[in-house]
Amino acid sequence: MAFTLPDLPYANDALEPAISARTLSFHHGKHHAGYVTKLNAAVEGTRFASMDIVTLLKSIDEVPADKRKAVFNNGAQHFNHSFYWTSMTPNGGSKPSGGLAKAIDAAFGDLDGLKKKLTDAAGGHFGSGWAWLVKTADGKVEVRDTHDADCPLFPSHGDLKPLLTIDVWEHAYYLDYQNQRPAYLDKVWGLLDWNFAQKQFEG
Ligand code: MN3
Repeated sequence: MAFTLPDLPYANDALEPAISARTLSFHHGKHHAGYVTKLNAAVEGTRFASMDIVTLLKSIDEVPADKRKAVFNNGAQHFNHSFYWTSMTPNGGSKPSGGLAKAIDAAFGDLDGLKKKLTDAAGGHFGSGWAWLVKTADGKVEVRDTHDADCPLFPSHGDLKPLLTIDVWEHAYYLDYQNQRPAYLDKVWGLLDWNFAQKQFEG
C-alpha cells in the first residue's frame, strides 16, 4: 500500500484571508503531493512501503543508508504537511481546555505566553522549517523548531508527541505575504485548532 496524499480537511478557500486559495492549492496539490510521490519512489518494493507514516519515521534508523535521506526528507514532509493541515481550522478562535490548558498555563503562564514563544520560535527560525507545540514524555508541553524536513517524531528528538505545527517554509506564505513571515504567523495563530491539539494531548 503506497502512501497517499490526504484530502484537505476543508475547501481551498476556507482559510482566506489568512491563507489564500492559491497558496493552499499549490501547497497541498503541488508541494505536498510531490513529497508523497518521492516518498513512494524511495520505499517502493521494500517493507517500509506498508508502514504507516508515524511508524516509518520512528523506524528511520532501519532504512537502508542509500534510501535514508530520501525517506527522511519526503517521509517527514508528508507527515508534517498532513499534520499542518489538521493543525488549522476555518473555525479557529477556540481556546485550549482541560489537561492541555493546564499544561500550557504551567509551561508558559497563559495562552498569550505560548503565543509569544511559538511565534518567536517560528519567526526567528532561520531558513526553512517548522515550529511545533509538543508534549514531552513527562506530560509537559514545549515549543520546538525543526530545520527543513526534520520532525519531532524522529528518535533523535527523544520521545515527543506533536500537538500542533506551523509551516515556516517560504512556500507556505510567500504568495500572500512575500517576506513578511510575522504577518503570516499572526494570522495562522488565529486558525489553530485547539480541539485537534487537545485530542493529540490526550491520545
Ligand atoms: Mn510546506
